[in-house]
Amino acid sequence: LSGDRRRRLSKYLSGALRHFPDDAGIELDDSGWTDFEELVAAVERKYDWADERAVEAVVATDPKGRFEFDGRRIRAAYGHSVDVDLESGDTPVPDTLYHGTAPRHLDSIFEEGLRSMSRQQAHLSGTVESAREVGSRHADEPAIIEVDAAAMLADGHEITDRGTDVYTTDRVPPAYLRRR
Ligand code: HQG
Repeated sequence: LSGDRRRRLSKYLSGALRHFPDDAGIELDDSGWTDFEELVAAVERKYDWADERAVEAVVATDPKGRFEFDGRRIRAAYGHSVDVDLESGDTPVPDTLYHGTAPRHLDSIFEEGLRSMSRQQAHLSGTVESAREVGSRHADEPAIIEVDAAAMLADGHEITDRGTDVYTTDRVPPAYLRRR
């Protein structure tokens, strides 16, 4: 599989599992799971060069842990816009998390908090470096915000470990945010 096909396949898999299951012709259950064979069939309808082995290669080596398996079921680990409810894990969460964004969003974020926007959850990073990568999707010079995760947890907010270095929460009120 060439790098380009690998990227396209990864994007399509994420899209189908997070945003457009109906268009892809797959069905997600309440927790986002779908039958692996169903997903492979969707991919084969879309790309004549892709097959089960290609899908397996892409999901097994994903650097961000975008995909989760449960037997022969698969789901996206995070990033959904469709209405799914992913159970919260019990992996410990670092005291400080980070969020990378475009500088133009800062005023609004510090006024109303970090919101999930078009997704089900707001996404946070475990390191400044990965926050910078997330933010660079939105601006050439991303701004990094520090999130007081320890205080959020102490106050009863839920934060869940998802994928590699990705944490999700419903919303981060401004009191827990600090410009870095
Ligand atoms: C911003 C990708 C104004 C927020 C990434 C962000 C991540 C606000 C944008 C994952 C706001 C939403 C998620 C407010 C939040 N006012 N702007 N109150 N609250 N925003 O793409 O976190 O590669 O939905 O700062 O790497 O950038 O696809 O979220 O800039 O891990 O696996 O609204 O998706 O992962 O943008 O990215 P997004 P995100 P994948």
